[in-house]
Amino acid sequence: MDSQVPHTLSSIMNQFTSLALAGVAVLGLAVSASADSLDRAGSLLLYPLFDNNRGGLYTITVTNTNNDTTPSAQSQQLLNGTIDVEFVYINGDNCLEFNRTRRLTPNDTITVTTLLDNPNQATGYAYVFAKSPITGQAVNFDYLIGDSFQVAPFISGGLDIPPIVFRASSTFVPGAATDIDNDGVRDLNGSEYEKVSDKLIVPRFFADSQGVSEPGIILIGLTGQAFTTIINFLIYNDNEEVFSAQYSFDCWDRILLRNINGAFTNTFLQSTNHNPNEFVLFAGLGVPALVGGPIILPPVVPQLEYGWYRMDGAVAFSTAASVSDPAFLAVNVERLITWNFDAKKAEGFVAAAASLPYGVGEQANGDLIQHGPFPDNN
Ligand SMILES: [Ca+2]
Ligand SMILES: [Ca+2]
Ligand SMILES: [Ca+2]
Ligand SMILES: [Ca+2]
Repeated sequence: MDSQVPHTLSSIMNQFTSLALAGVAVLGLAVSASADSLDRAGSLLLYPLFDNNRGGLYTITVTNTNNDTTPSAQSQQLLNGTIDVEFVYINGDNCLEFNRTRRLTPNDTITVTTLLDNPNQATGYAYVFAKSPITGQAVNFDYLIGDSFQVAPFISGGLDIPPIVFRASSTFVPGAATDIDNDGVRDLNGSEYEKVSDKLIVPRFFADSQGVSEPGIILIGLTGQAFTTIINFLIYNDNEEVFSAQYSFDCWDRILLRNINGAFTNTFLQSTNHNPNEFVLFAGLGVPALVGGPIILPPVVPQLEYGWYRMDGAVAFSTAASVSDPAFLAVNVERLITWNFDAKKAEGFVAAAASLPYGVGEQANGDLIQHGPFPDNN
């Protein structure tokens, strides 16, 4: 079941992203606090993105860190550390799902190419949860770790996004069935799996500037398949000035920050009461008027503003119901375009990096996945 993934460049990105995992891990693990804020293995992994569109490769990895090779007392065909994992892909366009179950023996790992694993969905997100190989029920099995990785022609160095990890409730003994209300939904309510953060915070965005910087975000709604979620944003410049914005999306969206609000753009931030001595400067960056053309363009180096932002759910609604302070997840994605001014042409290279936000507080109304027009009530 082993697969090879290019990892030289992704490991660099991993160091970057693991720093930002801190908030998510700390929040979910208030009971079992550990020495540092690195994430821990869990029973449910949510991968915020798969992308079969862009002429590259998108992979999702799940590794079973349980090393118990004792034969199972319940089935002679199984080892104690063997687990089934169900992959649930959610189509970002229409929110429909596609499922596959795989078996991982102790210390086994699987990396799937999403284009081959799920060729009928273009983009969206996926989650993977542990199931008993005997009963098929979702179970407490806090041994799963994972990663996802994208290489594509428009990304220099690839894009690594770690999954958001949910442990099973600490009330369960190992192997216990987690779907205690038997609704077929993975409840992120503290009783089945860990809760999600109440508010999400992104520590930095580089301002949007055409041809140089295109910051974006991936948003995942956790109220239900039929719900639209509205998120409130508070956007800070580099001088404590704050601006508000709102954005609505369905089950999943990947969007450039400039399309959420103009406060994310360099032009706007330069017009605010920002600190004029604080900006970032990329050596060799320029804003060519003609991309790929025959004219050599002098590098014009912009002073790029930056800021940070907070997010909280405002309301989610379907045709039949509404939910205040809805649960959601997000990933910060930065894209920077570096320009190579060689002999004959200006050539752009896109570098991308992703990081999970920090979390504050917790809330119990996230669900994977509630179907129909009404929210889950527990
Ligand atoms: Ca449930
Ligand atoms: Ca629920
Ligand atoms: Ca909230
Ligand atoms: Ca500034």
